[in-house]
Amino acid sequence: MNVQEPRLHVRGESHFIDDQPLPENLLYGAVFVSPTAHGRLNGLNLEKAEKIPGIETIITAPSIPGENQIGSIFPDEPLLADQILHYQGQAIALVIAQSPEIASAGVRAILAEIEELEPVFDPRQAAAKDLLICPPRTFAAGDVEKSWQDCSLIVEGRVDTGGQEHLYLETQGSLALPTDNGGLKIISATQNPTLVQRLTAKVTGLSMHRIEVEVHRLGGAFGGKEEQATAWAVMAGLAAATLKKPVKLVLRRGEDMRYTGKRHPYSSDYRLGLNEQGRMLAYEVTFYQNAGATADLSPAILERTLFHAAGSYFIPNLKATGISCRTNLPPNTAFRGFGAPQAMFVMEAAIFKAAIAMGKDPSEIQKLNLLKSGDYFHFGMEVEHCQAESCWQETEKRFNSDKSKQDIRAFNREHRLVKKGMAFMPVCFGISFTTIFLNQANALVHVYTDGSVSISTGAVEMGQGVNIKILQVAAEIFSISPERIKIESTNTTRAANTSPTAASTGADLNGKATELACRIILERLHRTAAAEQGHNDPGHITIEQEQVLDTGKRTGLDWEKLITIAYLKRVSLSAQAHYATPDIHFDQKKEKGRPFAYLVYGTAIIEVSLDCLRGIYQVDSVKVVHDFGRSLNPLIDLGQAEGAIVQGIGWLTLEELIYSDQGRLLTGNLTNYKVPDIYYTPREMTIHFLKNLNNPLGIFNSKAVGEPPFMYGIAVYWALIEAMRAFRPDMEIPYDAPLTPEKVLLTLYKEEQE
Ligand code: LUZ
Ligand code: MOS
Repeated sequence: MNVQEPRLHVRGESHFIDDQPLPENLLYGAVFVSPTAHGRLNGLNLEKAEKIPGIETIITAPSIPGENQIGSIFPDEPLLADQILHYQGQAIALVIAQSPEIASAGVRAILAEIEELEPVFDPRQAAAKDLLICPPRTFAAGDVEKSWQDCSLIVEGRVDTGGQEHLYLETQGSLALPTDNGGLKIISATQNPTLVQRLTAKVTGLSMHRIEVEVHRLGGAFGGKEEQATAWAVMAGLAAATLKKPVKLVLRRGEDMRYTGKRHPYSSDYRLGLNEQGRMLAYEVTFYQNAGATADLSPAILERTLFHAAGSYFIPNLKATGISCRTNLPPNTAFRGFGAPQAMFVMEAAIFKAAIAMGKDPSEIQKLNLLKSGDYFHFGMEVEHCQAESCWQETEKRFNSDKSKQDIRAFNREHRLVKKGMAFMPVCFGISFTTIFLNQANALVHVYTDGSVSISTGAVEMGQGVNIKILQVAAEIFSISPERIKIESTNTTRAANTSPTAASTGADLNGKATELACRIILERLHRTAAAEQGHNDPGHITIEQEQVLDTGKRTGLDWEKLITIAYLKRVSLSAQAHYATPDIHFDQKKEKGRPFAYLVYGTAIIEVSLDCLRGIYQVDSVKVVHDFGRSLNPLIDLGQAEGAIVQGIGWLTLEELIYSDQGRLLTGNLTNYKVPDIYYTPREMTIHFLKNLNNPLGIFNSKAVGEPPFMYGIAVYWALIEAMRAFRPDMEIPYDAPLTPEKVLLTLYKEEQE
């Protein structure tokens, strides 16, 4: 197994933006941002700042040569604020100086004259004022209105989920170098090099071919660099183009936390109707998405919310409405799960409430309503190769969940101040960008004359192991040692018009493009070998473990010799290929279609222990049966699943974003924003790989793994609620994540309201 990336990481040898060798004459950028959540910028006094020795220039909106615009879905986001300030942390001026310290001093010396305007932070208030990012959308199936009368139980309520800081280890940053043709080379920590290229072109007025964007690897991203790495790269590029000198711009942790968007908080209303057995007949839900100040990716995220409104369940009558609400917070953005976790949490809340009303265990309702092959998703796609029930059953059986339930009941009878709880969480997650045109990728493969192989794709390595997976693909197709293969940096001059590495599709899309490009070269090599064998029948040639075989027999030719012959015969040893996911489509007028190449399924059980005196808790175990397809790399996939689950648990428990009533982030550093650490990780985590069928739309029959396991974390919330109810059966159940220890304590000891 080739372990290029991990080897570099554990030795501290891998290069991130901050490890780039520094060019001569390097200048540093710092950003002056809006101190107010909503205001009118009436004047900017730069005089004091400009007098500081070592300040090279200060760039503001009027000095932008091209368009002052970096919105990608909608053009509603200026790079530098011109008149209206929409959130605390919005960039107003870019200070370029000879050192980072001087740049920061320059930022501190800028004076802004601001007229305060009324801010809005609550999505429901924004909706009431008609402050919407885009018109609401509704996905519907069956007839919800007519179905209520058939229900024996109807529950309804409001559900809230909080935001989440990405907390990638490497903060946002970029290094821009002017080139001798009047262009730029931008080294950026982005999931989306083509977007950086396109928007730098727009802002500087240069054409895209003058801008080369290079990405080595990211120190984590989780969606936070799909869209929001762009601004900082464009700023560095703009300054470098203006001054004709290299410029570096890296955010400090506190700046990153305050200036950039996060997972969207949602506030939702639902109504769920069931029959006597607990079968869900009708579900109506409205999602108020807190988009923050600009569109960013919010409409796409809301769309995925609507796709996943029913979670892993079949509900024949469903109506889901999504409202993207414009508020005066930093623009919220992509984050692992991309709107689906918010939808699934509401569904689980509704099931939980119904279960209590019916005196049932929630898992009974969950299990009864699982999707089956032959069902239809509410957006019109047929459910095929469904693994929802097989994962659930395997989870019950393998982890003996009935016994766990009994053990927990026994424990709770015997203990007064410590209580345990458990909950199930089934996941069904659609794989493909829901924006259909993004489902394409390309790869460029070179074989050098010594037999070594170089591969460039649009995939960005961010710790998820996409480079190793692509390398495995090439090693398998050529049947050569992985040591011969190198995955190159991601660069817009080698892979053009790329989609972001996102939506869990990086390995599928770029792996498939790599497979196609390798097959083009392999075909040429087969023909070369056939000619060499004197029969011109390439169909008889195979390469196995670097040996060239003819009708299964050794030829004396090996990989290196064959490459040399091909070169001398003037056969091309390079190929480029393009892959586009077949047979996916969606009609936004009808809100129906087949948006996903396939779905990923699984079931988790989470068990917790709660200290009812202190409100603190621990996760005792996470047990999962997950459908990885035929995993390309089980170790990497396991790491993805474990990391995602812990991140999901963090979202629902510890991680709480608190803002002042003026919209200032009060949890803007790591002493007051708490993420799971090693002591908080589950005591036991067992992830079983479901034995699986072929998945031809995944690379080598594997399944995408980046996002789906995140949502197993949702079980932690209901496990905690179960433990709390064991302590205080009459408590008022909060449907409001995160369930911090503080909230647990306040809920357990809340006085009766008379
Ligand atoms: N990004 C995107 C995503 O642009 N479209 C998507 O559907 C998506 N899904 C998950 C994560 N990122
Ligand atoms: Mo994304 S949330 O960058 O897959």
